[in-house]
Amino acid sequence: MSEVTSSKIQSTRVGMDAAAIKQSILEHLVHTQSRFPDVASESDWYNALAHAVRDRMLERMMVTAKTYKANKSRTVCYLSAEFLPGPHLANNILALGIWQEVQEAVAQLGLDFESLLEEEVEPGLGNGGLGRLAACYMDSMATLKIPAIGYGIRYEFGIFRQEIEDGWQVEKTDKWLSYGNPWEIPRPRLRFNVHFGGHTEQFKDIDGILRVKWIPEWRVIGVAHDTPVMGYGVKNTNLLRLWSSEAAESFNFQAFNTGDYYGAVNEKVTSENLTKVLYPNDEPEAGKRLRLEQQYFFVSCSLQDMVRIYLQSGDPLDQFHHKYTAQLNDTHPAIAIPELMRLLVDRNQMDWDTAWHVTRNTFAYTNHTLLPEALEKWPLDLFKKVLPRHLEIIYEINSRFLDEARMKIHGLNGHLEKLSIIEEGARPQVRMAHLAVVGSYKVNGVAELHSELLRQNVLPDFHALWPDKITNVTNGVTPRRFMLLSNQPLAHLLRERIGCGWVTDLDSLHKLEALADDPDFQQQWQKVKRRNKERLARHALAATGQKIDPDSLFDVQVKRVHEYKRQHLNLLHIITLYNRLKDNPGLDIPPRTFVFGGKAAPGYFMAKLIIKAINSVAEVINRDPDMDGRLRVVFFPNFNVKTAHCIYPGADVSEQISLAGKEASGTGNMKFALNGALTVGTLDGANIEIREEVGKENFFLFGMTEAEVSALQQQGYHPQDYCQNDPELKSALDFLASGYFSHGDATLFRPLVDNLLNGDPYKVLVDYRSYVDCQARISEAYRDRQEWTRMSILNVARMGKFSSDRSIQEYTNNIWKIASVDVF
Ligand code: 9GP
Repeated sequence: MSEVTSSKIQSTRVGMDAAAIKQSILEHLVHTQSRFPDVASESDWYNALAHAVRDRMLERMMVTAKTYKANKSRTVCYLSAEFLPGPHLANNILALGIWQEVQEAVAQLGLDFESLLEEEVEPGLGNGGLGRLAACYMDSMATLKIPAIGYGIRYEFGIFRQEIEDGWQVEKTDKWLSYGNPWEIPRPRLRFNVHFGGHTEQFKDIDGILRVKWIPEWRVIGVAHDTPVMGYGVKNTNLLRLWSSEAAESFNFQAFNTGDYYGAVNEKVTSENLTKVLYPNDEPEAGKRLRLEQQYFFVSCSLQDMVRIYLQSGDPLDQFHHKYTAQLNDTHPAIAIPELMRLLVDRNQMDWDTAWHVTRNTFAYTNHTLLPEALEKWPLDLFKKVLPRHLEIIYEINSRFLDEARMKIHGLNGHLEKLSIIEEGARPQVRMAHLAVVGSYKVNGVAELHSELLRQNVLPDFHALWPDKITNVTNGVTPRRFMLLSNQPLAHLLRERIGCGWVTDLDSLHKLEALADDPDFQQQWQKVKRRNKERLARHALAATGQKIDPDSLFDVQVKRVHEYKRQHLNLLHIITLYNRLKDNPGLDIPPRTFVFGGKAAPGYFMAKLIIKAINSVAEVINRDPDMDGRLRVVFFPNFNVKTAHCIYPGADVSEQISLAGKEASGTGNMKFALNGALTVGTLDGANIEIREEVGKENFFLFGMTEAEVSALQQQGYHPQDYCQNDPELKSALDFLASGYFSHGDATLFRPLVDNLLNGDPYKVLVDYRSYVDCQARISEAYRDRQEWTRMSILNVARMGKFSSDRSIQEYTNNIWKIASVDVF
């Protein structure tokens, strides 16, 4: 019977040829969308196509789950408060290997494939690099056949939609679920209680053992929503399981009957608020009670789910860590450590030592930041109100850990304070990074320099205690989305010349080296870049109304807007170029278009002022007839994965100009270089490794090293000296402050200029000269198109290291010790 059923499914729902796909689309149009072709909107067709594609994935997802279950496969649980997957449809079609077939089916239906793809609203469930990295890793784990579940939060509203009004960023609610989400499978019966507040009581169990009971004050319910994540060219289809919150009692009849209509739905509103919105903070800690509740909520659901799955195997819980390894993506899910202890000790009556052994061998922690303000800390009083039992568990973990440390660092009591999970002071706090380090079997940074700075500066006492614990896994990005999908002209050329092996073995891009000097290949390379620049220009026109010239050099900085990333350094260079061209109209420099994109945290005044400054400078430059054909500046609104698809391939120059020692890794730097842009960058984060790989002659380096930054900080930094000693810098700052770019308003950019002159925490003024001179070298280099193209080809050829497949392979071999599983 089941044979018959499955072969029937095979023929009607999962056929891979164009005819079967067309049939599926039509069936879904009728049976899922309830529309007939004559009246169907683009959105109906998109949904029908998405469901047709999804059918073909679900079958694989079930076979995968069955195989993993039968094999009792060790599984990675990737716990992350953010996932930024980007649009699913095109990526899934590629992974299934049915691009041509879908195109054909869609064409037969008289539809336009590109506009159907455009219909998709992407899930913006992350802020930037951290969430996007999680999505790249999900892609690579599936492709490398690693059993994995991504666990996170199904925010009802994702990262805000950025609009630019009068040059200012305006935040609009991201209602990504308004038109439904064909990619997720709701699991209303997969639900867990999550408790908060209240107090604890001690009691003796029937064996006379002293135990603790948590009497919580309120609870919400977490409901699972699954999104399949397919590996490229393999059957393995893993799972992204996101939790949304529901009220335990969504309607209070008692209240309703007494006329209290608001009271009747109060609990529903409060409970659902928990997963309402993603905190739009990239680096700084949000410091909000709701955020702590969100973190605990998703972590608790995820661990309860892991225990549920585990117990199905019949194995004893003290072997849990053999089945699972859980990766903590930053400190956001670090509360998982005391939660697993609670589940094991309080719920399953395991003794503390065994539970601690299991816990400490389950978790590994990735640190993604060096900024002290981004290392999460929670005030003890707040923590106690929200999670009283967890605080007790943390105290116990801390006390036992400090005993262990005391013995190891015999006599050095001062160190204990630095190691402690609890920070004493006027308002004591829980240090989540310390909790994560103590409760994990491995800790990793995300680029060589970052991991070294973690060992030396951020966690030196832990490093002294456990010299083997802190390791490095340099970030990577998926070549499927960021080359094959988003740069189809390049993928085409590569297929013709070196085949398609690079899609899953990025190192094979090395084959391009032999072609770097070939004039014919160079010409084709230039054509590819030109097409991508034309596409970018079309998008820029649609998004900003600005016309940009694909013949000019496209100099691009897209990323979150933050002072440490120094978009204002870029801006000072633009003003300098402008001044030079105004003073000397005959100056011969290649025409340039500066492209910016990125969101600022809504509460981050200086970052928002930087956006306003970019737009104000753009307005003046773009209006000035003297700059026509010479200089253009555009700010691309609402930078997200979708817009990224057309921005990276169109760039000639990639701006990676953070102050050395501040950017943990960066991943945009990788995406640009993979698409043939040349980097202008500091020795920061993964820039260092990119430069090592592509060769220093193919990378535009400027600025201080991290050691020089530290030395300058030690000796005392006086930004005004730099301003006084550099007339071009002084003039650029004066112009910005004078009101020239702000319709005569000399107060608007004063805070930005004052901040640079009186403190300049990210040393913009120190690196200015070196940056501007480096930019002049770029202009010179761009004149020689042949040499430029050669450098561009070599950049791509040598970027193999930065595939997320390599990163995942390193996690697999060095941290998780997990084997791949074939799914047939
Ligand atoms: O700032 C880092 C960025 O450098 C890195 O590439 C990314 C992924 O590892 O994480 C970012 N960190 C955060 O967003 C918050 O810690």
